[in-house]
Amino acid sequence: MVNNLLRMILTLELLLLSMSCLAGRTISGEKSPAIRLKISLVGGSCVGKTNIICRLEGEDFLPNMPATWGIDFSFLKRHVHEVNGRQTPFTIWIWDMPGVMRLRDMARYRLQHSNGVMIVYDITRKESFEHAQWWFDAIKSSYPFLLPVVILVGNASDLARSDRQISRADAQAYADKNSMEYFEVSALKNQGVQEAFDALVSKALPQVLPNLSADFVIATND
Ligand SMILES: Nc1nc2c(ncn2[C@@H]2O[C@H](COP(=O)(O)OP(=O)(O)OP(=O)(O)O)[C@@H](O)[C@H]2O)c(=O)[nH]1
Ligand SMILES: [Mg+2]
Repeated sequence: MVNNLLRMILTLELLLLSMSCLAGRTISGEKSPAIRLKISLVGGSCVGKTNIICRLEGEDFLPNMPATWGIDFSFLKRHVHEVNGRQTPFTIWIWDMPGVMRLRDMARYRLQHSNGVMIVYDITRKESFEHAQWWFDAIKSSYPFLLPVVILVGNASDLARSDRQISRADAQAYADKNSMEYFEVSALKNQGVQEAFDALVSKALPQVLPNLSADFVIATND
């Protein structure tokens, strides 16, 4: 019953979004390149997902950010330079998922068709690392055939000296065991965020541009 309801809501959302995107426009009304990469951010609540996205959009850190309820979307325009000179524009479609426990199943359901997933936890909260592991298992079981590219991100590295609860070595070992790249970032200080995101996008891009040459560079459109 709940699953059917979720499915109906998702279908409606996707219908509305694809209507705007098929028309070649983002929901903000700008023209949008047709090739779209879906990147989702998941993890426990208050681990910094929304602030990480703010940083990717060039915005300020918000210390009192309200919790995400439902799903937020944003679009970033980029293009690929290839060595043979070809330039391909594409849009990165970012899905910001709620971390709150009771919306976890809804968030999990909306992961479908993600090309890349950033699993975020807070290095100062042990339970958020356990939550991250739950997410990895959920992604594995939701994609029995082709996994999206998944990276693990430990946020709040600005508090590493004073409040760290998960050692870098433990997080790295978990990521290695599960073939993920691991990054430590600080949305507050805007450190490492862009690097983690770029690594995820570069790895996920061949899913939507299968003929990509080995040497390519991703650049913004300006
Ligand atoms: N010290 C520090 N605090 C952070 C950092 N990132 C986020 N926070 C704190 O965590 C709070 C929650 O950040 P959000 O970006 O809303 O977290 P979220 O994961 O989107 O939370 P939900 O939407 O509830 O799932 C912020 O308001 C900050 O107080 C960081 O890099 N360093
Ligand atoms: Mg949020």
